[in-house]
Amino acid sequence: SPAEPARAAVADPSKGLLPQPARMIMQSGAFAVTPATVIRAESQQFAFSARFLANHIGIAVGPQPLTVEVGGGAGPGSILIQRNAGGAVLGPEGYNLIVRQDGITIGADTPAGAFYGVQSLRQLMPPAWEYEALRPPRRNSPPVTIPAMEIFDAPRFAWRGAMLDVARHFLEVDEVKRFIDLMALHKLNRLHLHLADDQGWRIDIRSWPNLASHGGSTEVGGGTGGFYGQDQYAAIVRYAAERFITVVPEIDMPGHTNAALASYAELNCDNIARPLYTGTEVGFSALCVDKEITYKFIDDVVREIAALTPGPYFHIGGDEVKTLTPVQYAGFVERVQGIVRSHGKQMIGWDEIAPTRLDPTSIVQHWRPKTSIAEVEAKGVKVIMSIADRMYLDMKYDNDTPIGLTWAGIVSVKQSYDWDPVTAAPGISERSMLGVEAPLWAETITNIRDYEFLAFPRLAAIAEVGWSPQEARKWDEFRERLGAQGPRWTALGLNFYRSPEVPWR
Ligand code: TNX
Repeated sequence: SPAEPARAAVADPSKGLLPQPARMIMQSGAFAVTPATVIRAESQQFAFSARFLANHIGIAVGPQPLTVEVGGGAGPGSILIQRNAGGAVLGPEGYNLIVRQDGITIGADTPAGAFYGVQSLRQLMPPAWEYEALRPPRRNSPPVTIPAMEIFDAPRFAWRGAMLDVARHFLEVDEVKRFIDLMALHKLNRLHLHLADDQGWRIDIRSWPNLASHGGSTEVGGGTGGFYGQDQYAAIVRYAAERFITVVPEIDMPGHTNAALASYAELNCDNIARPLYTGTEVGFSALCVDKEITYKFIDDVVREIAALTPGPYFHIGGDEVKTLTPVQYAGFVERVQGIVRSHGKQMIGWDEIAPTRLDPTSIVQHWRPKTSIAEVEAKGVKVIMSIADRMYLDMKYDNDTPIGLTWAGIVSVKQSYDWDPVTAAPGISERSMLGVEAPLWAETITNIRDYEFLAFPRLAAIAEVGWSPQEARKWDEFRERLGAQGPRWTALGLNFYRSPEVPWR
């Protein structure tokens, strides 16, 4: 009934946002979300974000979803998503979010910025709305209010990623989509898919059909594996793109290629197909780098995947090759770099490629904490930080973690949060650093529940490392804000690790 006092949406709105915005000012007063609230996109480019918000609220405040209008200006009591009207330049992903008693506006220069503004507003709404979208409100429930505030926000780094290793254990399309949803909530914008390794080839290549049908037929431990048809892969790419996430496909080569070597005898120097492999050793396999057919194969694979991938990147792996000489290895990487370029993509490789002759447009993904990659600065090459002792989501949280590995150490939540990427790679300047990406290798994890357990809360920590200004990041405050995400993550059904380092609510 109207006599009841309004209920604050979240316990402490100033702690509700994760990643922490660049600037946030709390004010007095509040906006009430009611069945009459209209969600308005100023123009078509913001319509996806307006609908996203309406779907999020669903029927949590009234018997009908809120009205969404595209075009037109602010009316009283509306939530308006518009082109940034203020003078400040928000950049390609920035936004401002202004909550006043008579309305909410989200301003952005781009659709991506508007989407991030909506994710912030979502984190100011009740955690239960994560599922109450599907349910009418309880009878007589008081109106929900969002306290007045102003947020001005833009990311520190352009690259804020996560990697899924679908090669060691396969994930179905719907599971990948769920992971994409969780990434979007935390303003992550790159999904790297590790699509081929010794234990499995996970994408249909029409010109080499055995790769998927045979090479994709198993996984670590001997399960049945799986692969994405080209339409399924395209659906993942589209779903991600709607949420402003760029998919980065990786075909690991010349090592980590047993699944391909098992599928086609001619890719082996001795012309004998290898048996399928379901163990977890690394470094034993390599394409036959001296055979022409190898480069025909790579050209076909890159062409087909590039055609399905609108993003500008193609990841060639390049890690842990123990059976080639340095000269053979460098010759291979340089030739493949040309193939990738010929299909209109920028090459990315793990940091073993650092000593090779790289184009300035190529990108090094730095994963070995004790290996210097300083030489790439002079080549004009950009760097993605994925150092294993801070960012590997497959490391155990502590000695009792039931799944995960330990080769790079124990990676507690604090260990994943409390550092600065710019001082972690000697010789690499901030200007050369594209950003951060947390890989989730899947030797020990078999289903989406395990993925969630290892990813959260550490992926949220990495999201903040990538987004928030360094001077705004304090571990003691982060713990509190992380704890405040507990009810939201619970409402989402997320199987996160309730680390004792965090005061969970
Ligand atoms: C190293 S990181 C690997 C992967 C493993 C991972 C396990 C990298 C480029 N190579 O093949 O899955 O360690 O943590």
